Amino acid sequence: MSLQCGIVGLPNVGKSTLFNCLSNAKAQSANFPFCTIEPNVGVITVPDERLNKLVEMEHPKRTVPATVEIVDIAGLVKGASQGEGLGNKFLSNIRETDAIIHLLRCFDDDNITHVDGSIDPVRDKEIIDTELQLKDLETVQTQLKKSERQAQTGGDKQAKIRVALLKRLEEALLQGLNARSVTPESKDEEQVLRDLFLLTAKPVLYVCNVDEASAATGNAYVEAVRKAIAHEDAELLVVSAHIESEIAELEEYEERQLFLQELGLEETGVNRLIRAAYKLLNLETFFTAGPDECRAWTFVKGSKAPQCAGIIHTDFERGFIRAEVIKYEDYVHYGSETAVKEAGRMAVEGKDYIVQDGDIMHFRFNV
Ligand SMILES: Nc1nc2c(ncn2[C@@H]2O[C@H](COP(=O)(O)OP(=O)(O)O)[C@@H](O)[C@H]2O)c(=O)[nH]1
Ligand SMILES: [Mg+2]
Repeated sequence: MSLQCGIVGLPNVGKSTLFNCLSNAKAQSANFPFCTIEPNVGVITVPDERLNKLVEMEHPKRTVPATVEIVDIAGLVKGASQGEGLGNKFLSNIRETDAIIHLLRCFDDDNITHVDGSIDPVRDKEIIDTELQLKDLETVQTQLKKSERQAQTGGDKQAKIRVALLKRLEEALLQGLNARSVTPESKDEEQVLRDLFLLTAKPVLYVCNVDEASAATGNAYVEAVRKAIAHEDAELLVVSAHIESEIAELEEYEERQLFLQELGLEETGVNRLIRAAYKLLNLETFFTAGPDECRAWTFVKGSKAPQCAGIIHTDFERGFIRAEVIKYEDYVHYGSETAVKEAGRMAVEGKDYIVQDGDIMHFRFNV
């Protein structure tokens, strides 16, 4: 299971530069390869110190990190919802993503043209939001008409639920709010909302692309964005695509660390971005560890043991008997699975166990 994040933003804000840095993240560690599925789609591995540690302990034949797909979405400009720019192609691209990375230009550079003539990330954000909201409004109003008809004629209970939610969504969108500002009030509404695949209902991460000097501290543009999104339940990340592209060119790990230190940064923006994206997607990691393979598996937070077993193989879920669970800290502390067992620190869990981030799992099944 690889979930997808789409990078959106106006032209020339640095989307492709950032995408290429992510693709160059392979240069950062041989263990974290990147591959391009299509020119604008890449699979990037999630950096995880815990996996590195497990590999150190187990020396497995194979190491498989968790991954997230990143899509460079081009063509969003003012009027895009009416077919401007690359028209509606961006739309299907965004629909398919699970979360949005909204990149904002927060750097001055007279050599790089801004489509709207000046640097103003808050205005840029609103332009993008408006285009996406207009598309959503179209979807919502079409569905609303249909559902209203069904609710009237058949006394259809489901249709009534749809109408109630769709009306709230319409109202929010007409006010210039994103669909994610509307909270579903029941399981049914949640389902209706999911089935609509609204663009502005997807979780969003704002990324401010700043100049080199502002990478550690941010700048006035960033502060303006922070203020503008204060009422939204969204995270903001400061990254300098320019620096990231320079880092991506450095071959040696030590060189990169030194470069980061000089800039007052602890970690590359790429790494922070990948981790933030993973969190945005509501994802956590469990591990399997052994002499053949150490592997990080991605699961949606809150999943139970059988569902997690099913991520490895459908048979594991179908024939699930129990899960043997070792906490990562215990694994490291005792040094091996055997030692953990001897210390009585291995738990045996049933089908209702909610898997926790960092659990090292061994599933018992029978089919
Ligand atoms: N000065 C500066 N230029 C940048 C930065 N990020 C991107 N650019 C430049 O802006 C231009 C547009 O970048 P690109 O990534 O193609 O933007 P996209 O249209 O959003 O994909 C390119 O010439 C980049 O080199 C940055 O952080 N600082
Ligand atoms: Mg581009």
